[in-house]
Amino acid sequence: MGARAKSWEIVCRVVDNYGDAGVAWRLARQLANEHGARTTLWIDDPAPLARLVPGVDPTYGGSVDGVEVRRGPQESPWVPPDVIVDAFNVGLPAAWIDTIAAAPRAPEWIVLEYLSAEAWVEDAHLRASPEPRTGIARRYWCPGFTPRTGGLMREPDLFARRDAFSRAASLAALGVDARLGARIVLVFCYPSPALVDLFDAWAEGDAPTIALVPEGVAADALDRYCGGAVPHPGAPFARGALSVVSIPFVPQRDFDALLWSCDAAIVRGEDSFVRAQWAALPFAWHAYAQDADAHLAKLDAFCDRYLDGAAHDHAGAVRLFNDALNRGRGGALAAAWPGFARAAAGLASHRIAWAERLGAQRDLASGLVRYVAGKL
Ligand code: TRH
Repeated sequence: MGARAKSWEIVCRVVDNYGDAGVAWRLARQLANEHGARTTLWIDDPAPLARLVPGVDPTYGGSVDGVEVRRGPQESPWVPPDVIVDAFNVGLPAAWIDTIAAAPRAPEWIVLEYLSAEAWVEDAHLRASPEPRTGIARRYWCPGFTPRTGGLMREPDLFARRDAFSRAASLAALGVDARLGARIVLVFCYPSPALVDLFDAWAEGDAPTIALVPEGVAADALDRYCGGAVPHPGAPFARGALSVVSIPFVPQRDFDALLWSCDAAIVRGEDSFVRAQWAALPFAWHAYAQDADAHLAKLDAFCDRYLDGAAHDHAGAVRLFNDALNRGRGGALAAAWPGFARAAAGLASHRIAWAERLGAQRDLASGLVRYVAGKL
């Protein structure tokens, strides 16, 4: 293996929500703290990151957790680092590309792609993609679920922390009284009218259920379900067997503990979706909607891998629930819930095995560091 890269810069543009900032931050933190890299995260809007990471200034960023967060990319002057990571293929400013072209040695230029379980990812991973104007070398890094992809982000102590976790203390800190033994479900999804039917099903069900809804999430559905009396932190809304508890957004470093405190979750996007898998929690995935329903193919590809080897009826139930969630079909979502709940109980060891199997693969940050070291 070659030399270790000393300086890394990640460039991130916030398209929407939290995932762009959340993924870029997770990688930046790992590079700085686990791999000793001097790491700068350029982000066009630090405000969403400031919600995830205490200490980040929403306007200018700042130096936090070993990472230099800067609003940008600022055009110049700019000295190229050893490695530049273009998060989600947003491109670099023309002036930076000119600087790289004129440099005696170009940085390793990595284009970090979106996560997908689809088969093409293995072919796309590490494919060359020269910058069109200058021909400077760039390479795709494609996160994924198999050893021939770029892997998934996972911190080395994650499973140990998960297994040593005390759920009661965490719920108490969130102001949730778990003594009644209610089933606790995190609801972190995209806006969807179908949720109202699911809330109704929970309210009319036999099992007491607490839905933890991060502030600002599913606001329209909550408004409809609660008839305008939308819960806010400290003021839950209860009807039938369901209590809807609004919880404050937690820092990203506490997000795992939030998942570990739950019996099931609806997660979304990319980062929360991966964390639910590390948590070995029963979950449904609300995929980020794409043109021509491309996200439904992503969901299918994921279900194929994730449910491989699971008992047939449980696998079918998990698929049905995910499908209804992603197609926004409220009646089907409510109808699929009992099967999903049964599968949640039946697939406990399957989920642990899935997390273990993925966890045995090299994590994304380590893979990237190792790949780059081999090139220097
Ligand atoms: O927020 P997301 O939907 O993010 C995205 C973006 O929409 C993006 O444009 C798209 O490309 C991508 O999805 C696929 O979902 P995600 O990826 O789960 O990111 C949410 C982040 O917020 C994640 O890092 C966990 C974090 N989080 C907290 O830190 N605290 C909280 O309380 C909650 C609810 C989430």
